[in-house]
Amino acid sequence: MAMDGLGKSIRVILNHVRGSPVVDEGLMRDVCRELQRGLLQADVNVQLVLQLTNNVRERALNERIAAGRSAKDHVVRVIYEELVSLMGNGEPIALKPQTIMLVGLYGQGKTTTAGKLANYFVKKGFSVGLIGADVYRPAALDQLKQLGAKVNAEVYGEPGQKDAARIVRDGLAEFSEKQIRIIDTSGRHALEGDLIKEIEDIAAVAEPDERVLVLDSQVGQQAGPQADAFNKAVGVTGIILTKMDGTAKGGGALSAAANTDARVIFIGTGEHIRDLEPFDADRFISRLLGMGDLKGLVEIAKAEIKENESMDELARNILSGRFTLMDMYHQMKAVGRMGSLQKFVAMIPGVDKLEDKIDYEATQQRLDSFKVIMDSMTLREKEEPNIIKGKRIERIARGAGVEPRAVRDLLKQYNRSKKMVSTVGKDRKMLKKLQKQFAGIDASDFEGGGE
Ligand SMILES: Nc1nc2c(ncn2[C@@H]2O[C@H](COP(=O)(O)OP(=O)(O)OP(=O)(O)O)[C@@H](O)[C@H]2O)c(=O)[nH]1
Ligand SMILES: [Mg+2]
Repeated sequence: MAMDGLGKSIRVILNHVRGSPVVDEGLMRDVCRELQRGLLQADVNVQLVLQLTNNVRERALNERIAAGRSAKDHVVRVIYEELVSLMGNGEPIALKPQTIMLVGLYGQGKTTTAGKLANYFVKKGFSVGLIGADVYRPAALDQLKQLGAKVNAEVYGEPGQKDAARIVRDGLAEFSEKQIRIIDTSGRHALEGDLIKEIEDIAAVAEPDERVLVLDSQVGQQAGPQADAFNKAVGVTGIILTKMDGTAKGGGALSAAANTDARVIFIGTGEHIRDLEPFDADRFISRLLGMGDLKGLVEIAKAEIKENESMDELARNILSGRFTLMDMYHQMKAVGRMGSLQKFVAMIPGVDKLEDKIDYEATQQRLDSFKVIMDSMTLREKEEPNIIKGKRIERIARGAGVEPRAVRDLLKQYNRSKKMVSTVGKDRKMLKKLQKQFAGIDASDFEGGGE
C-alpha cells in the first residue's frame, strides 16, 4: 500500500546516505528523488513535495555537519525536522473557555469527535455544551445526544429545523454559561456549494475560536483539496485526524496541514469516546515513514557518535605511546560502555572484526575493583605505576580494603596492557590478546604467548 512505499523510500535513502561519506549535490539529488517518489506515493501533493524536498536539499547542503556527525545522521535529521515542522509541531488546544466548530466531509468522524472533545474538556473540569447543527442527516441529533449522555455534556438541537445557523445561534444563547461550546455540523459526500454556504453561515454566527477540520486518516490525495476548500470557507485553525487505529498512516494529513497552515491537534484512535490522543508529531512521522521510533533512532545515532568520539581519543592516546594507569582505566571503561571491543578494534586500519565473545560483566567487575584500588593511590602513582612496590603496595591495599595480591594483579594487568598497547596496530594476534585481557580472562591464558 501507498504508505509502505514511503517507508521503503526512506530506507532506500538511508542506504544511499550510509554509503556516502559526504553530503554533496549528487547525493542530495538521489535522496530528494527518492523522497519525492515516496511522498507522492503517500498522497502528499506535488507542490508540497517539491517544496519539502527543496528545503531538505538546501538545508542538507548548507548547514554545517556538526563535528563527529555522520552524513547519514545529518540528512535523516534534516528530513525529519522538515516533516515535523510541516505538521505544525502539535501545539495543543488551549484549555480555556471557547467555542469550537467541527467541519468535514461525510463520515469523517465529526460527530464522534465532538463527543470525544466534550469528554476531553469535561475530564479537565470544564462545563461543556454540544450543539447539533447537522441538518442534513436525520439521525445526527440522536447520535450526538447519546454521546452527550455518555460524557456528561448537555446537547442542544432543534429537530426539524433546516437552518443550521439558526440552531447555532439559539444553541449558543442556551449555552451562554457553558465554558466550552462544541458545534457539530453536517457532512456531504463531496465539496458542494450548499455545504460551504452552510458552514460559512454558521461560522459567521458563532465566530468560533477554533475551526477544526475533521479528517479521516485514510483520505488520500483528496486531503489537500478538501482542506483547501474548508480553509477558504472558514479558515481552518486545527486538524483532527480520525481512524488512526486503522491501517492508514495519514499521509494525506501532511498535505492538509500544509494547505491550511493549521496544526494537527488530536488523533482519533478508535470508536470509543476515550480514543482521542493529543497529536505527537514525532510518533506520527515515525509511523508515516514506517521506521519505528524515528526520534529514538536519531537519539541513538547521537549517542553512538559520542562513543565513537571517546574511542577516537582513546585510540590516539594509546597510539601515541603514553599510557598511564588512568589511561588503562579509561580504556577499560570505554570498552565496557561501548559494550563492544569490536568497534574499537575495527577503527584500527587493516584490522578485521574480531569474532571472539567478550564477557562484559567480568570486565565491569574488574573495572569496579580497579577503581577502588586506584582511588587509594596518589596521582604520581597513577601516572608512574612502576614506582609502586613493597610498602606502597601494602598502603594502597589497606586503603582500598583489599589483599596486597589484588594490587599486584592490577599492576600486572597494567604492565601487560602497556606492552600490548605499544604494539597495537602492528600485530593482529596482539589485538586478540588485548581483547581477551579486557574481557577479564585469566592472564595465564596468554602468558608466554609471543607478540
Ligand atoms: N475506528 C475508528 N472509527 C472512528 C473513529 N472516529 C470515528 N469513527 C467511526 O466512523 C464512523 C463515522 O463517524 P461520524 O462521527 O458519524 O462521522 P461524521 O463526520 O459525523 O459523519 P456525518 O455526520 O455523516 O458527516 C462511525 O462509525 C464512527 O464510529 C476513530 O478514530 N477510529
Ligand atoms: Mg455527524
